[in-house]
Amino acid sequence: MRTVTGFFLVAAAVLAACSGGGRSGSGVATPKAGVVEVTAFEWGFEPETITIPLAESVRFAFSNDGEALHNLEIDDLDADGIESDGSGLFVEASPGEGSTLVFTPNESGEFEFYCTISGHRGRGMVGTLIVR
Ligand SMILES: [Cu+2]
Repeated sequence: MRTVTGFFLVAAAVLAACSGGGRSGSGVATPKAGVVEVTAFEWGFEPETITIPLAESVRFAFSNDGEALHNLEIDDLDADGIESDGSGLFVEASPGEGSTLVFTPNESGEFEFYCTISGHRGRGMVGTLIVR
């Protein structure tokens, strides 16, 4: 039991270190084995800056850690190989649930991602995707 508790404490410490402090919303992520974990909550995304490589397939493992329906949409990015919850680069999940978005970016640059539900973007549910 002591060993299990110790493991979780270490895991929590590592997660906190990697995410830049949890709910601060200031975390920066790059894919690990092609996967980026993105969490939505009231009101923001963690991480809020995501850097991905050009022309490589990436999977966003999107989870909703909030109490309202949230989604993530990326505008104005040319991409192929899209598997999404809608048309274009869109993923959505109910509270406590998750979904995935897969795509291959065809252009480099900085793009905004945000929650499309009315009022959510203005409350802080916006982030930056960097392709390079
Ligand atoms: Cu939202």
